[in-house]
Amino acid sequence: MPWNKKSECMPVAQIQALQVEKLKETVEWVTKRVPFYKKNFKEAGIKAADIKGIEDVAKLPFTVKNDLRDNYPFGLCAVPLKDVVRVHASSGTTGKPITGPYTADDLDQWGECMARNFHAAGVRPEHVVQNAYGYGLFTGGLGFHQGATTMGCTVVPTSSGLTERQITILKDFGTNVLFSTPSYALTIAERAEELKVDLKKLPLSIGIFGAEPWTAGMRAEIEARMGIKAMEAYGLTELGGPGVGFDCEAQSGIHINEDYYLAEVVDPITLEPVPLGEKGELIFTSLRRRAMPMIRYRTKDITRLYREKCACGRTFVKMDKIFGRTDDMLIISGVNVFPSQIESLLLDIEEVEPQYRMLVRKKGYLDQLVVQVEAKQEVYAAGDRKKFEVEAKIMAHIKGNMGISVEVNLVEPKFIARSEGKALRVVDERPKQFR
Ligand code: DLL
Repeated sequence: MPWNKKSECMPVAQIQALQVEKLKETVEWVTKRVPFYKKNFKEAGIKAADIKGIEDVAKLPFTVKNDLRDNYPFGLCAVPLKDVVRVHASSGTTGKPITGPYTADDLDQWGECMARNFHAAGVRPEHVVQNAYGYGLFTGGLGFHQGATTMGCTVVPTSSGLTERQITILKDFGTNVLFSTPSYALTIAERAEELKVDLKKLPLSIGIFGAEPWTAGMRAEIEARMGIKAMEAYGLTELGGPGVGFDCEAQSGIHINEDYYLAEVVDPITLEPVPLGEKGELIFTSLRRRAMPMIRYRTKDITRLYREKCACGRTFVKMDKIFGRTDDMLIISGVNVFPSQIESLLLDIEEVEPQYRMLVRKKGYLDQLVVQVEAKQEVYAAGDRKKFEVEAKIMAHIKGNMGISVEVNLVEPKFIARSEGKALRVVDERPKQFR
């Protein structure tokens, strides 16, 4: 059911009562079936029957990415493989991949969570949707496919890449909705401009973007260049992929599918829960998944949770845009720096394109940040003097807002490799022992 008003607009007390019930069931389910959880719960001295209220979730031990790696590929699976109908995986940047198995019922749940996402974004069954997330082990392709099929849309499974073909299909099929990463949407918009295809004149009116951090400035840029509403999808392989959270027409925060996922925010150092409204590391517990439920999974994503009356009527808790990941945080001159902060400052500068990357280097004992950003064609053509002037302007803007000195290099248009999936924003050039 794409718009599940009964579930999505439940009074908060009722949602939490449901969460407690489902949390107990999940804890019981994994205690009986997964030795890793049985041992962890025993050591923590907690069992399903001890969970009486929503705050009791904090008594459960955390699960981290390494636990998934140590139990690769199916050690955390709570059902026999014969009951698993699909396995996705995420490679991450280092080490072994982590797996995401699904039962048939898990897949149905996924379809429902995604369909809610689409409905909230304005997608309707009569829409033609073009899915430019990568198909394969990545959860983006098949997850969006599943949801759009559940909803009854006309699905065009282009997968990512072959940008000119994406544009031809946008035109020829009269695509109404585009699914992709925000950075790939920008790549498509740019190529369309080069090909003199005005996306604003096409039936395309909605984009659903996620899988990587993107700022409000980037959203405005994509909306203006494509003539669409740019909506959000959030999720991660460990929790079953996209479908964990989504934004609605109010575009004022990401609603968490609270009847499927229990969200918490903790201080990433002390691991103590922080009050609603405060930033910290996002933690999720799945409440209904059966093949590989997750208990208090540490996402490493930094955001805050808050409850407010939403214009759309949904009562689900909201989270802010992901500010960054604890493992993407750089410390420059003693200041914590997230790539998203640099992105939003670059988007204030009219002489540059929203195409950038950050190089982290070692200068003596200090970390040094070099920001490479593409000049607009006419700025680049104006020569070195203009280049130095814009570089100085950006350096001053960053210094004035963040208090850090960075080196800014204005580079020629197209210098930075275009993204077809998750953009690579940070290149760490420090010797291994300093990372
Ligand atoms: O990226 C699932 C997904 C696919 C989400 C398509 C949305 C759309 P992973 O590859 O496991 O799964 O990466 C998960 O990506 O922990 C965040 O750091 C980041 N991420 C996902 N969605 C968003 C978002 C998919 N909307 C990791 N904003 C997460 C910011 C996001 N970061």
